[in-house]
Amino acid sequence: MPLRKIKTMKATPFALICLLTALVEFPQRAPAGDSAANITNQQSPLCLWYRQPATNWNEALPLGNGRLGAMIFGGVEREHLQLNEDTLWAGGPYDPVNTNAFAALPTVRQLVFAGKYDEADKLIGNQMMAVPLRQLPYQTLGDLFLEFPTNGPVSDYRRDLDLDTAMATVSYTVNGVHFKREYFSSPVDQVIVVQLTADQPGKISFTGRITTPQKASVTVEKSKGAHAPMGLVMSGVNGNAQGIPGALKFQGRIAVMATGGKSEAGADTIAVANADSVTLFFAAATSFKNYHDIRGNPEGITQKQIAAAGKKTFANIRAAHLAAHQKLFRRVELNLGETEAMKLPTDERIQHFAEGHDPQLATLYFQFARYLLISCSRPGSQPANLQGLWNDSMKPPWDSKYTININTEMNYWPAEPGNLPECVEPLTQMVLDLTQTGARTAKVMYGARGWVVHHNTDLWRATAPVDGPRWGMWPMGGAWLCQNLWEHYLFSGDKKYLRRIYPSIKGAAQFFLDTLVADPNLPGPANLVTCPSLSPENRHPESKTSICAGPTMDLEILRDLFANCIRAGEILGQDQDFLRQVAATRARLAPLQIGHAGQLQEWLKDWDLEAQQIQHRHVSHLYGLFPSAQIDVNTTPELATAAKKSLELRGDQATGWGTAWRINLWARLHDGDHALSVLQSLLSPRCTYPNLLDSCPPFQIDGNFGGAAGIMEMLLQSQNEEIQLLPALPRAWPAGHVRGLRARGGFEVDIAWQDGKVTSYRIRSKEPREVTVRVNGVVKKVKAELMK
Ligand code: FUC
Repeated sequence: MPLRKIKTMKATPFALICLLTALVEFPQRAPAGDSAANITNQQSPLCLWYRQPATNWNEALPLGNGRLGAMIFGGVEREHLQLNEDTLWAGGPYDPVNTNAFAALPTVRQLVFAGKYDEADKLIGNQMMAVPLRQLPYQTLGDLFLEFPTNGPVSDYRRDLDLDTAMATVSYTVNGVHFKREYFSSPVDQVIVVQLTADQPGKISFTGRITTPQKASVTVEKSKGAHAPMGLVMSGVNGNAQGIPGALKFQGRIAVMATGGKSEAGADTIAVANADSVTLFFAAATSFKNYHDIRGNPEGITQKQIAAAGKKTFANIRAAHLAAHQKLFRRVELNLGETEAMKLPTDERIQHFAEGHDPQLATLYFQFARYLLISCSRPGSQPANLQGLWNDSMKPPWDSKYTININTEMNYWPAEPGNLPECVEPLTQMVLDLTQTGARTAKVMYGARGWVVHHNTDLWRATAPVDGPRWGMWPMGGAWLCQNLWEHYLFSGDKKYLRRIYPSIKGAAQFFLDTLVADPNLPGPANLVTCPSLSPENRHPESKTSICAGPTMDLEILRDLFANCIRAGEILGQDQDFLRQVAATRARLAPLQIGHAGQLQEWLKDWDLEAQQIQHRHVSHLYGLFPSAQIDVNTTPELATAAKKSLELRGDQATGWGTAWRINLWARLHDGDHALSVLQSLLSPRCTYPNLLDSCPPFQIDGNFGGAAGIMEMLLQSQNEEIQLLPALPRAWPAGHVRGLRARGGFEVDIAWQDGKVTSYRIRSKEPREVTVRVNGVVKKVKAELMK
């Protein structure tokens, strides 16, 4: 199969843009005709594909419509779909605020400022932590199994996930019959659809059953009438956790429609024999309406969804699914070059990416992250949790919650530049909820106005500090989340949205106006710090804990929060007096400091080189360089040099998400080769499972999202009022093109390049605008084209 190569062209201005775009466009479908179907990739370059079924979850392929998820294993004799519904968490509404906290706060602060960190840790542990100490887990819904009688050797096996169609396919031949199974999770019809076909009539037979580790029972729904579907209904209640009783009802419902053959119901199974084709729908819902209302009707919801889907044809449901997916997915196209390595199955490519011969795997990885975000975070769904949407356990790692000292924020890094702003809506909604639950925590724990969240939250929007002081006693989670929302505004310029989120930003700022304290150890007027706090999860040398005052990350987040609050208030023409107070407080924040090794200090004290883990996975103090832009190679070169030193000291090896963060940081330092070497470490078996999902380890989805953001940072940056084209292009990607990335200010950008230099670009905006562009080392003002 010949692969199209990017043509070499001389750089010519705008006139050739369209022509160039046409030339470098790669085909959606490679030409058919390669007979070795089981050896090379015949389909879209945006396919994950395998020669064998998944032998474990980390090989299975994820589908999702934002809310309803499935992992497809693709076994020939036993198909397995592991299922999730995004509101099926343990427990029910609860309030974990510790009413002793406020009384303990002054003593805790005194202990911290006196350097008695371990004593402070102990007192926090006894008086200030959430009750219960841990939050509640996200859990699996269950498993659908389809057992196929298979009498004979299997050939031509292929299992794939096409990112462009958001469909998984399994196909194989047994005894001369070619079988095909197609799967998708429809965001339109709110059902998971499975279609089973064969190239000969009467060949489809299977038995289906559904199981769950939840408290549930399964019943059979017999068909009423010759053509009505037959089905299974799983009804249950969620479990207790941490002493909080399970309060959710849930239901999963499967409908089976066979053409030809015979369908029969067992006690809790359904069997189809000798059908020509079969369509299955799976619907699921819980009684969760929002974090304080659980009076939903899962039975009514699922019955309605199945009935509505049953009235449509498979072709119609599929077409609507494709249109909804492609409307988002096709906005961005990326080509970093294509090589023979593309012909290999995905698991083999991951093994070899670091060797440098497979740039298209970086494209696939990038588009996979966009696919994942579309699949696990849509308006109306819950936000992407630590595992996105996909979790097969009742006790998942870190409860598969929302860890907001990096992980949840990272999940949304690719949303704005990757042209998926709609996917941010669940995060916005969560922050609006937290503004409410966090107001009680602010008042009771701190005697403060506004709202606060610590380092984790869950479905129930819990906001008090959890797990233990050295992880949980960090009051910055809400403030950081506000930065994500602010970025959503920056990328879109949508004032209606700004009006919606301004109360959250203002409330977060109010909390800190009331709780920042003057550090008696700091000279001069710029001495306001958070206390108690910590630099996410890094222990410092003067204690066994991480508890401290005014870690650099907090000061950086606050600089952003206060600046955003002032700008938002000004744009909306609100709260002049309050904004003056915010500005005055911002001016009194303790400054960023450069330490004795030339590094950006992680703490107020120059502790970095003595810290127990100099190579710690978190790079919290580098928040200022990325995702923030207050440290910048162009505008604050000294601080950027110090940040670089810190990054070098930290080293490149970290958890999946820690590695992904480092890619973005190296890109912001304009070192594309270094960024690529870190991407190679991420996109290797060390941090990536065969199904291309990130390994923390174990599976955690943030690395996928952070990695994709890093790839974009290498190609386009737009912080500090300037659009930079190819700011960190690695030498290994000399030619390519990208279409449809977004830049701050409401711009869309296309770039084509050859020999490492931009050969053409387009910048579009909804309104006629001038914009500053840095291209091939030259800074200039250009007029944006009008967006269609
Ligand atoms: C933070 C990280 C861990 C893990 C957890 C979910 O606590 O330090 O590595 O990612 O979140």
